Amino acid sequence: MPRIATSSISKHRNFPKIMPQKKAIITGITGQDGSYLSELLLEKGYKIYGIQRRASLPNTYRVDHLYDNVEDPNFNMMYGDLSDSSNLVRVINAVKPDEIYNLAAQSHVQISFDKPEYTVNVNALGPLRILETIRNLQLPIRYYQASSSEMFGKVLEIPQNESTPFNPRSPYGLSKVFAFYITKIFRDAYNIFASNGILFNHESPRRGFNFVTRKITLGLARVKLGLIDKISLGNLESQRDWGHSKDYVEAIWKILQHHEPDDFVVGTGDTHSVREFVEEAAKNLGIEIEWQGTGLDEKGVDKKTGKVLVDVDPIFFRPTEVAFLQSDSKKARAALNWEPRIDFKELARIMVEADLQYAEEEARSHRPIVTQKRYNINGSKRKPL
Ligand code: NAP
Ligand code: G4F
Repeated sequence: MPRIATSSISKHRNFPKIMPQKKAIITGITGQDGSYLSELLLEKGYKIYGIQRRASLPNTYRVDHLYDNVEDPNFNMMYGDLSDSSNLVRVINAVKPDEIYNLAAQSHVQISFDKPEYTVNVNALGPLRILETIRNLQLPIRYYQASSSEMFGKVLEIPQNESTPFNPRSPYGLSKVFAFYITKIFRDAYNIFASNGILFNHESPRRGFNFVTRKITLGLARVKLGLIDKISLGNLESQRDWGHSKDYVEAIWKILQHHEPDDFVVGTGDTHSVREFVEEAAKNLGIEIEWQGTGLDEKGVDKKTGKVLVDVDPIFFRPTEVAFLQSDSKKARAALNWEPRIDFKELARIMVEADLQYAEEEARSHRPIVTQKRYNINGSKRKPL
């Protein structure tokens, strides 16, 4: 299993003596945001219960550093799955949490085109299953729904805020629109404290390897060390409002501490293209990228050596694309007193630094720590995303 980039978290999980200890369920605890949110809640003195889905190989490497020993009363893991109502009822009833952070999802947009029904089952019906359980148990549970800027899709307004209409462009985006509205409907209909965080793209050294930023930072680190020759990407024009996951989980927590349930856009407001992210990541490796050619023939070339380090492969194009996202998070900044600390340049620097260490370890051990073989998917010559 790959090594996890850990932050300097406090081992002192003492909570203020006069306050009753809060209990939180985190679905998606083994994911990027789940792991950072776990660190935050443990520091705040919570007792947390992570929902881990069954996998044939261990899938807990992002939170293993938090798990001191089986006796740790504040860090608990339970098996569960968002597609399994009876399990969710049992877990929620057993824990009776103060808060539920629903972060679990099939979160890859391109894969949602390959697995639309599964994506909708987990991302749309999953939240409904949890909300129905809260409703039926009649417990005062605060519910957080991980909504997404992908819901804005082909944007109808720039920048996007809480009143911008949704216009999704993928099964993933549409599944998240359902989850957004069912959260709002349960809030209005049954007086449940249910809130949406509409989060724009956020990354980190714990990002999944098939999202574009991580693919670029790990890929270019491998190129730098001579482990591979180049990386292949899809749409270089695409623009995203990228922040750091660690900043965003703070917003997530604040959303559930707000005096009333509500919906909040969370982002940096600063938008860059995939091409710019490549340039910034390369700069951190001492490489200056020069772009040559256009369209499918576009190449990112090392200005010093003339070597092609980046090319375009249409396999990574999506059937329908979200071209541009830019947040207007004024509401969250004012009401939650939240703002991001890590900007675009710093994000790229942090990710490159961590992935250079990965690549160095790979070079030392002569084998990739993260293996994503070029399996044929769906019988086609698809490469890893
Ligand atoms: P991630 O790294 O892909 O993590 C997803 C988590 O969901 C993983 O723990 C995964 O388990 C779990 N999961 C998947 N299917 C499940 C199922 N059927 N039952 C139970 N758990 C399941 O995603 P992330 O980047 O942390 O994002 C967290 C949430 O925020 C997701 O809902 C995502 O859609 C949403 N979001 C993310 C961003 C972003 O830019 N990161 C922006 C807006 C919204 P395994 O570890 O076993 O795969
Ligand atoms: O990194 P991405 O795969 O993220 P995407 O599609 O924006 O989705 C992420 O952010 C959403 C928030 O808006 C989340 F809700 C969602 O769960 C996920 O975390 O792709 C970013 C852009 C896309 O336009 C894509 O077409 O990068 C483009 N891209 C170009 N080449 C690529 C590649 N994306 C991937 N994954 N791989 C490529 O080779």
